[in-house]
This record gives sequence, structure tokens and C-alpha cells, in this order.
Amino acid sequence: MDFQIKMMSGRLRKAPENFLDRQAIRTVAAEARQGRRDFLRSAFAAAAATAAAGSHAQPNAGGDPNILNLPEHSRGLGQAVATDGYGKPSKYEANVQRRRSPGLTQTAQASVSFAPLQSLFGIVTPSGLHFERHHQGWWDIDPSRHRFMVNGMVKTPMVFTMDELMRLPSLSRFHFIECGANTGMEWGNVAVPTCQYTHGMLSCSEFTGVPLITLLEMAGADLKNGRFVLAEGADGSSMTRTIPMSLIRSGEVLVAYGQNGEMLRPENGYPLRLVVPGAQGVSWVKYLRRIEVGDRPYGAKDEAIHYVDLMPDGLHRQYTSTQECKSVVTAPSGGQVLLDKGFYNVTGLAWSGRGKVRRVDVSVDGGRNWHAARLETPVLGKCLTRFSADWVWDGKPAIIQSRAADETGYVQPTYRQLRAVRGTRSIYHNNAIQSWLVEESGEVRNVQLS
Ligand SMILES: Nc1nc2c(c(=O)[nH]1)N[C@H]1C(S)=C(S)[C@@H](COP(=O)(O)O)O[C@H]1N2
Ligand SMILES: [Mo]
Repeated sequence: MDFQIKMMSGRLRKAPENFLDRQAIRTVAAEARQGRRDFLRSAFAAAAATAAAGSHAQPNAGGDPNILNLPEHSRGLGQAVATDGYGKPSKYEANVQRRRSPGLTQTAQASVSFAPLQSLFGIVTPSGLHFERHHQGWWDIDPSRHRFMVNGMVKTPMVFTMDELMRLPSLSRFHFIECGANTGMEWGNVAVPTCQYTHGMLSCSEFTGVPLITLLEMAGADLKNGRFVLAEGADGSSMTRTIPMSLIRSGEVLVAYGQNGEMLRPENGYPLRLVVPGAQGVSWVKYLRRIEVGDRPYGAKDEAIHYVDLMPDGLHRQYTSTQECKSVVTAPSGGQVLLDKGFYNVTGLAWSGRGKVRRVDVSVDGGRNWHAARLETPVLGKCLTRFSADWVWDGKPAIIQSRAADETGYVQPTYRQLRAVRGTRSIYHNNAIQSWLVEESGEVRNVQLS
């Protein structure tokens, strides 16, 4: 097998065995065995058995020879309408959770929880599974006491209550948010086992709010000389970010209160957050309390010492806010187990901070051959796009990859291409092609080709 891998790729790096989150790997692997990955097999088995039972009265999948012996849920009385008022997932889905990476951060308040991308369908992240990134903990702020101020280079500084904001004309838009540090652990080497940890600082929601430009116009902002704004959050992290007016003028930057049809979740900035489509997560200031109009970039702490890209020559790149085109196969992915040879739907997510995804190619041989994947509709700008491709696994080792291109013509780079420009010591903006090794045993592992 080593020989075959060498043929495919040259040098191969695997996730270290001693990765600290063994429990998470076991959980994901167990989930894969019992749940999702088992689904294909059991669905086929059940279908075959039902068909057989119909014609030849053979045992059904449950082992009961008589299909007229209906299960309890087909005979008895179900439960009353929910009394707790707000629905929850099935108890059988209890493994589908956001997870922290133990040891990644020193405190749970300045930390991250990752979205379980491997378990999700379509493009929308359920709000309860949206990744979290807090610099100083989250708050559940009383919306009746929250205020939003517009000041700086404006004729009339204004302060809005939530009620006042929610009376204004609103827009709803689907957009991804990706932390600039997503996949950051993988810069130097393979570090983590699952796509939850490699790519899970990524989520996608329908956001509802008022275009920031509307509020700036209400305050009489100087839109000619005011070429930047500063966005400020109300939590103790002093989160402030410079946003160029060019993005705001297009109308796509929202002062948002809605997420997937309801109010924002507290973890995601309730009652108000900035939505900056295509920009890295840190620009999406949560608990938004102030926008100041200015004529130059502010060079705030999160723009001067954090969120800068260390280049091979030792200099840092600043204000690299746009999330470039990227993709990842979410199934089969690291930690999952393929139980049998045969057909699999290879599926994943692609996105670009510059617009729409134009094309995704999938390889199952470590990048020697590529085939166009199907893009599922809708394909929206600065939004996750779901792709899928047919694959019949022959039971031999395989390396699965996806490579996305966006409407600007930009193509997602390999690790070799990315490192040639960026080196290996960055934290942010790793958009390299991800590789998953399917071993003969069916276990899927995170690897890097170099
Ligand atoms: N006020 C405030 N806004 C913030 C942050 C924060 O800590 N405080 N974290 C930022 C970072 S780094 C990211 S990646 C996103 C994460 O948003 P989420 O927690 O809704 O996923 O929020 C950004 N906005
Ligand atoms: Mo972030």
C-alpha cells in the first residue's frame, strides 16, 4: 500500500496518531460506523429485504419473517404536540455537535467551537451548529437595552434602538462566514483528523437585516471622503474592524438581526451583528454597537498584531480580508469509515469570497485525474455551494480531493502552490486543496501531498 501511495503522490503526511482529541476521533468513527456511513448499506439492505419479502416472504431486515408484524410506532399512539415549544433534533442524532479542540486555546471564553460539516446536508448550517469564535466570551444581551450608533464623518450622529432598526426595510441573503484562521492548524503539517477540525470554522445562514448604506445615508455620511468605516462590538474584546466603503456602497453589507428565519443566536452576536459577505469572520463584528465613518484604515489591534499573514521573507501582509476560493469534501472525510466497496456519493462544499463558485472538480487518485462535480442549486454569490460526484470504490487505497474555481477564474491552489507563495508559518487564509486518504480498511484519514 505504501508503494501505491508513493506512486500517486511522492511524499505523504498523515495526521499524527497522538493527536490529542482521540475521543473525538473515536466518536466520529463510531458515528460513521453506526450512523451516517452505515446508512447506505442499511438502506440498501432494507430495500432489498422488503422487495424480497414482498415476493418470497423472506426475512426482513429486522429479522422478523412476518412483515405484518408492525413496529410499535406503526400501531400505537404517538406523543402529544411538543409542550417545550422549541423543537430539538432526534435523540439518534446526539453525535452531531459543535466541538472544541482540546488544548487549542487556554480558556473556553477566548476559543472556538467547530461545526460538524461531515454530518450536514445542503448549504445551510442549522443555527445550533453554527461555529463559534469568541475573543472574550459570549453574552445574551437584552435587546431592549441595546443601542446602535452611527458617528464620525456624518452630518447627524444617530443612535438606534432595535425597534427602530427593525422598522426599516430589510433584506435576507444567504452567505457563508469563514474564520480567517479556518484550516490554520494545517499550514505546516497535518494536524487534525476530521473535516470538523480542518474546515469547521465555516458556516452558512440566511441573514436578515438593514443594509448598512441605508443607515449611513440616514445619518448623512460623507460617502465621498469617508472611504472606510470602523465597526465596534459591545463585548469586552474591543473587537473593532475597518471595512472599506466600497463594500458597503454595493449594499451587501448588512446590519443583521436575523439568522435562518429567527433572531440571531446569542453566540452569534444577538441582537445585532455586521454581515460582510466574502470577508473573513473577524470583520463580521458581533454585538454590534457602533459604526464610525473615517477617511483611512484604523489599524486596530485586530488588524495590526492579529489577522496578518506572515510571509516567507518575515514580513506580514495586512488587510487580507477576502476569503479566497476554497472547497472541501465533507463525505467521505477524515474519521469516517467506508464499510463496503461500491457506490458512494462524494459530496462537499465550495465557496468564494469574490462571488459565485463556477466549477468544482473531484479527484479520487490524489490529483492525477479530475472530473467535473455536479453543482447543486442554488449557486449563490459569497455563499456555500454543495457539490457531488459519483464514485465506485474498488476497495483499494484512494485519495479524494476537490478543487474549486470561482467566477473570477481563480482556481484553488495545491499545498505546493500555496506554500511556494505563502511559506508554512502563517495562521490565516489557508485555502489549499484538502486530501482524504481512504485506506483498504475503509478508514478515511487526513493526509497532505507534497
Ligand atoms: N464582538 C465580537 N465580534 C466578533 C468576534 C468577537 O470575539 N467579538 N469574533 C470574530 C471572529 S474572529 C469570527 S471568526 C466571527 C465568528 O462568528 P460566530 O461566532 O458567529 O461564528 O465573529 C467575529 N466577530
Ligand atoms: Mo475568526
